[in-house]
Amino acid sequence: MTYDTVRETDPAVADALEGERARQNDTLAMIASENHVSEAVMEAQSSELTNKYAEGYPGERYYGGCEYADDVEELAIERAQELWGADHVNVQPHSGSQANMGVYLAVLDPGDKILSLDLTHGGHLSHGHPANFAGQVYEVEQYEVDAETGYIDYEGLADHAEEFDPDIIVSGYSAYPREVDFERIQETADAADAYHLADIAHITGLVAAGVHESPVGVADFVTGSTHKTIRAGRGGIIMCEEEYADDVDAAVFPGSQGGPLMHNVAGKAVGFGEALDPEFEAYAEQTVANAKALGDRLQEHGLDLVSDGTDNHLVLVDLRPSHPDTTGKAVEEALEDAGIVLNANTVPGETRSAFNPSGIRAGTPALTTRGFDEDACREVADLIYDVVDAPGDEDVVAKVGDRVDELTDEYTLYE
Ligand code: DSN
Repeated sequence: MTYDTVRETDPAVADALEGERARQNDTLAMIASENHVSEAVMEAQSSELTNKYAEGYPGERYYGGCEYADDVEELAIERAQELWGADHVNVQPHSGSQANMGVYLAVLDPGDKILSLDLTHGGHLSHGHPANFAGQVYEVEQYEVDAETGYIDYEGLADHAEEFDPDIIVSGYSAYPREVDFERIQETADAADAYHLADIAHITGLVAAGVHESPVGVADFVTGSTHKTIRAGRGGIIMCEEEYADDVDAAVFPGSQGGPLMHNVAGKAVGFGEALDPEFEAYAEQTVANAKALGDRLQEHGLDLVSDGTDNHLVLVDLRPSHPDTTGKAVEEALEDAGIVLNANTVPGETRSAFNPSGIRAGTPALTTRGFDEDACREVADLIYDVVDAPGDEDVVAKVGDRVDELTDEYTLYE
């Protein structure tokens, strides 16, 4: 994809777009929530559908001229149903947060109670953080991971649910490296007579490929974003059983959104189609194998992984035991100077601020898209460790940067 036409009319924006493409080509994207979509998904997202209003749903729009909007939305829905085995799918949420808002709006009233995982333990803002609408509109209490093991404290959650009597329990996380036992959380939700929302934003692709247990058919509602492990471009999705379909659809439109972003819905359709290819299963398996290889090697270097490892696409490093004077932010910044882009992250039992926390989170979805295997990820772990161990050493950072340049030349991305 070129930006020649943009350049003719708007060189400043063309500079930024080309700069971003070069940045993605020339660095290793290890933010666990990021990935690289195909050229086909990008083409669909930049289509004329960006011009089209299509409020409503296929066959029931509030505007004329929606026949092709209907086509792409129907394709996105059918493919999502096939990928995740869901009865009902709404592909219109603009993001994972909007998808969560749609579910809350569908079944909760203001002041109702949400029980969700604490943000510093791996939860998400839209699960009820005080700075987010969910924390402002609803009464929220939060559960935690077990301080010793780093795994969800399922018993603690069950006790908390009995005491708090929530209207909805939220599972599914942003910085949790282990398989989630959705059935067990459903049992807790049943005992509390609460709804269960499983937010699989991070693991949509792993669930679709069958390399992570699926909450579809278990939890009442499953939400996700479509640009992480599933590589279908930016957006959100809601899945539920038929009995909730009308409430969910009404909560998305007109409840919380106006016109759907039909160009993004087209991207979702293309990306979901790609994920239905049998090759996608191999991609998802490799993503998990790569995260394990990355984590194992970081541990061999003496770094402490929350939960002592990973079952999915990410690792969470607690720097405090091995490098008590080094912060996640210092490591994030030094690594970025070397061309490895990941994020500083809070860790369970965080003792620093969210802006300068004690951990780093690293994911393998984007590296795997580039073709990295376990050996390559072990080498990336070595590079990360070198910088963790000496974030202020310019020679080390430069040397790591030189090797990153070689790796990005070898594992090419966008033309
Ligand atoms: N911001 C995303 C993440 O990095 O996990 C979640 O929405």
